Amino acid sequence: MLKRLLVTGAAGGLGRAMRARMGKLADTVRLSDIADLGEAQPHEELVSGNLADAGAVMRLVEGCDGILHLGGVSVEDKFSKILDANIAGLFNLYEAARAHGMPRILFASSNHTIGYYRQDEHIDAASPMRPDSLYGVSKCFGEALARMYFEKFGQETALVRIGSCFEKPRNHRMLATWMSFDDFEALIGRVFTAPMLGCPIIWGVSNNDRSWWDNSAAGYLGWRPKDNAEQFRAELDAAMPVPPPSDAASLYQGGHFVNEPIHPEG
Ligand code: NAI
Ligand code: 15L
Repeated sequence: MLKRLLVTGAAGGLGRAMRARMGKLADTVRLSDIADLGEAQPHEELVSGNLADAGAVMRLVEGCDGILHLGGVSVEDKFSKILDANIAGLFNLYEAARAHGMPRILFASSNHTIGYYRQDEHIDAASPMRPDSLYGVSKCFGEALARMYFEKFGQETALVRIGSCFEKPRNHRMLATWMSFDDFEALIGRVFTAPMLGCPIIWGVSNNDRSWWDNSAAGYLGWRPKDNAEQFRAELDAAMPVPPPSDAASLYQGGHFVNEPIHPEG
């Protein structure tokens, strides 16, 4: 049991899905976001702030013995926005962690670190990065930064390359990339209670029949996802056509992110 778990990005989709569940893991849950966080429950503390503000992040991390880092830009966007939230923001978080006892961190990385692999390829944690967007590049930066803090200072981080974590898969690609909320909750629990974590890359994906990612290098954590996106196939088939084989959604692991332009500033 943690004393105080910090959850950044707590007003976002995953933050809202995990919020009530995190009370099982920590006496106090400190929720932070730049957006509105609603009303605090008795075990919660709400702290508004911008990840790009180094002083605010330093105060945010103080007193926490675990960090679930979900905050930041979560899709392709202008470089300036990604730079503030995902690059400067990540540096601010790691400097604050270094100053405050190096609480274990779960970093919400993304499959868009490897989005240019094709869907007929199978990869593992040792496969080279192939980011499909500036957003994906920012997650590669985050993983590299975390690795440096591990090598230099011993800061432990789980680099969770989340596939698609939603209530259910939203398209046929997500039959391979989907991670259920229950499986994510179980993974968070393992990350913060395992005797030894290190700095592993973990594929954040359920036990889907269709899968491109080999998680055996992180097997020592003992996380065994239970859900399977296949249960939603018939529902998806009825709701939408399967994209043609030439479509990025059928060709690339990152799907349509490979078609994202560089977004103009201004
Ligand atoms: P989201 O976009 O719904 O939530 C992100 C939150 O971060 C938002 O509430 C936003 O206000 C906050 N935020 C953005 N910039 C900020 C800043 N400068 N300072 C403070 N807060 C800021 O995204 P979602 O889906 O909840 O994802 C959470 C994390 O997981 C993100 O880092 C995302 O990149 C990652 N992820 C999510 C996946 C998914 O399937 N949901 C897949 C892969 C990665
Ligand atoms: C992500 O990294 C995004 O944050 C999320 O919104 C989805 O687009 C997901 O990847 C995905 O690839 O499905």
